[in-house]
Amino acid sequence: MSLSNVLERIYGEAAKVQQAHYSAALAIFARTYGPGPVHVFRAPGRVNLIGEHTDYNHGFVLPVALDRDVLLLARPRPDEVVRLYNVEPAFPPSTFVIGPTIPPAPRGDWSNYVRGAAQMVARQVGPHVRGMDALVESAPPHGVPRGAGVSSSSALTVVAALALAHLNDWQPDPVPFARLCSEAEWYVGTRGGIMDQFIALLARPGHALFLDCRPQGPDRYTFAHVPLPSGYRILVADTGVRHANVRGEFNLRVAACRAGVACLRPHYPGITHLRDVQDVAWAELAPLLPEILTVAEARARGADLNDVPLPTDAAELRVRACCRHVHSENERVRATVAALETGDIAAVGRLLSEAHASARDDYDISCPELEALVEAARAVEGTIGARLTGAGWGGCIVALVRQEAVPTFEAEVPRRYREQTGREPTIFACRARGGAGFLGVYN
Ligand code: NG1
Repeated sequence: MSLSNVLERIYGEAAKVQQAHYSAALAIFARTYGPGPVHVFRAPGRVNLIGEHTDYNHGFVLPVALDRDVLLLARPRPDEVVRLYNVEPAFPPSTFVIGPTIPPAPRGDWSNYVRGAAQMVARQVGPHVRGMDALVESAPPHGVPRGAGVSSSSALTVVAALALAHLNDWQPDPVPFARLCSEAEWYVGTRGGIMDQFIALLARPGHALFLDCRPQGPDRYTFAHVPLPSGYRILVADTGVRHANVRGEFNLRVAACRAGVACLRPHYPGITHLRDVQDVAWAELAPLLPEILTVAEARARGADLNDVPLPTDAAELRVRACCRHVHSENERVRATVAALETGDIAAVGRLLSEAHASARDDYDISCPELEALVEAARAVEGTIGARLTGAGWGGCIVALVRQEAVPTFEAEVPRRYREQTGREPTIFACRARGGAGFLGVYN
């Protein structure tokens, strides 16, 4: 199939613009590595409609794939070398040899996402893994914004894993592959859940993905594609703010949830994640959870924190409030799916607002810029609901907006946000495209 036909299928009305984007990437590939056939792959970023900080608690999430992709263009090599080139000069070239134990580049180096993916593929396909000459392209305006809570890192991990699997004739099923990709991302030192890799691989156009992050058996997950309501658009707005210590704050929240599990275990033997008590009423759980524990106290209660990097033993964990967020958020995800199915859009809006308040007050992951942007979004007539999305502490908000109100939203929200913060937000509409894939071999 011609590239233009493939792009038509993926991007619909935006295919023409994307044709120019892909052609430019192919031209850079030829300049970098020489002329000849090139294998083309893509993986989308995502926005999470609702279900924040639930995935690593084995809870429920409802992400949507964006029409913003990480592209990876590759040519197989006869040896085990991977050469990486990024179109953005801020990300320097990198070269490594694939194998079951690949030494990492210095912390923070972008190539670590590809190294983690390559190491995972090597462990799966065995000796003599074929390497590649690869070009990565995720620059604005078509790429996945970085550090914004729309999962550019998972898109890079997934696209690299997909390319190396394909070039080594490995055709994994998407569900185990998503799980393997999420573990591959631990290579960079985070302990994220499976949401991002799952949506990147299993997204369906026009649908959100309801995912129960608790496996029902080895690589058996319950998930369902939920149609998005017609006549509405999902808009993403980026505060432009990036908190310096997201990882540290993130890990403290993970620790607070694990401390909660440790406190509940004597009363609910065998629980491993907060999700295991989801069907117990909050009023029964609350008195069993201390408001605050230090890291040292949480350890003394049996919390398993060995794989979570934490600042000091004296750091305080807001155990009860964090657990309350996770418990109420899981309920909201279920309720949102039900409301979407019955077309009760006003209920979806209410649930998004409640989710934002819970993320701000209980999980404590908001910041003044996120508040200003959510407020600006809600002030627009035709906004059904708006909330922070992703890890928090900056990054993006997501809003559900009546189709006809989109132009007003795009004009009014930046104005109000600018007035409040002096900053310029980036707004883009999400068109819910399909999951990652191999597009074909082109010149
Ligand atoms: P973002 O927002 O992309 O950094 C992180 C985690 C998700 C999830 C959300 C919060 C990673 C790679 N991603 O996403 O798994 O926990 O925060 O809902 O750690």
